[in-house]
Amino acid sequence: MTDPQTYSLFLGCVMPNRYPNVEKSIRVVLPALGIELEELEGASCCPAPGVIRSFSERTWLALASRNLALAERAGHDIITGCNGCYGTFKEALNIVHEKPDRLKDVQQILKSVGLKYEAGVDAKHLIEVIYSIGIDPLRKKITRPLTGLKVGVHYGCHLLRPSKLRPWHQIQKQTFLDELVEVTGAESVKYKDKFLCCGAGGGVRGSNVPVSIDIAREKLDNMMEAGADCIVDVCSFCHLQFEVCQAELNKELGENKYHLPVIYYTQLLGLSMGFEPQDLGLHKHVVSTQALLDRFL
Ligand code: 9S8
Ligand code: 9S8
Ligand code: COM
Repeated sequence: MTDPQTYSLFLGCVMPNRYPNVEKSIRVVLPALGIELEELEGASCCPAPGVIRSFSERTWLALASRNLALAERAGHDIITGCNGCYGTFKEALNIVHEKPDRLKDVQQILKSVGLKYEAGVDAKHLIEVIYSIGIDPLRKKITRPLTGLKVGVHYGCHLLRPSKLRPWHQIQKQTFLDELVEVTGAESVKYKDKFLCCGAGGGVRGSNVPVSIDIAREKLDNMMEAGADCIVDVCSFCHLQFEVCQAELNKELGENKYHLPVIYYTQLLGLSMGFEPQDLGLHKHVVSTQALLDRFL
């Protein structure tokens, strides 16, 4: 039995190492919504679905199951703020649920490190958990409405696809993140190719930087054309991509053309709930958030 209010927090690699400011916002905002977090002691890389799985699917499944087994031992479902980690856990669970021989194989591997595993926990994206609170109850928490803020919402790939292994079609159309952005008082702007990849995932950032930057540039141009004041994302790796690429593009161009602040969802929500920017790590961004904050503080 898992406790529905308390989750094992799975941070993944990128957030604690590169964006502890985003991690801070998660640790501040989720408990304020009644979502309790417990550390997942001994967790490793999820491992990344678009990278490690391409080299050895069996290793990927065993390591993913090991993290899930740790949560199972703690008695909680996993909650994560990274689309890639979310994808790994959802897909790893699906494999062992559908194929008893794969579960057996994994159980044997995990037994050799002293772990029991029944594949009895679930993994949730923190956006899924926040959305399940309901838009109206969330609206009651907003004390600093971000009226007039135009947001380019970026869902990212692994949050939504493969759709048959994701819960969204059961609970809503693919507008849940726009609704969650708009409950803060901000506006989600319509922009071209909104569901395009950020260009980082699937090993693209690691293996072909020019292509990766080019995809990000296209998304940034489309958001800017639609009048966005900032980006809102829900994935550590997308976050890295948009923060890093804007500096890279500006360097290449020799001018400061790209300066869209990259805001993680819990930072946006926290700001609208009245938290101080420092408590949400909003003062630690690569692309400065100062001009944006000045509008609302
Ligand atoms: S872990 Fe290691 S590389 Fe990463 S951040 Fe999200 S996907 Fe899972
Ligand atoms: S989009 Fe395409 S593969 Fe991904 S989820 Fe996060 S990184 Fe950006
Ligand atoms: C992206 C994860 S969030 S991966 O690079 O596709 O594994």
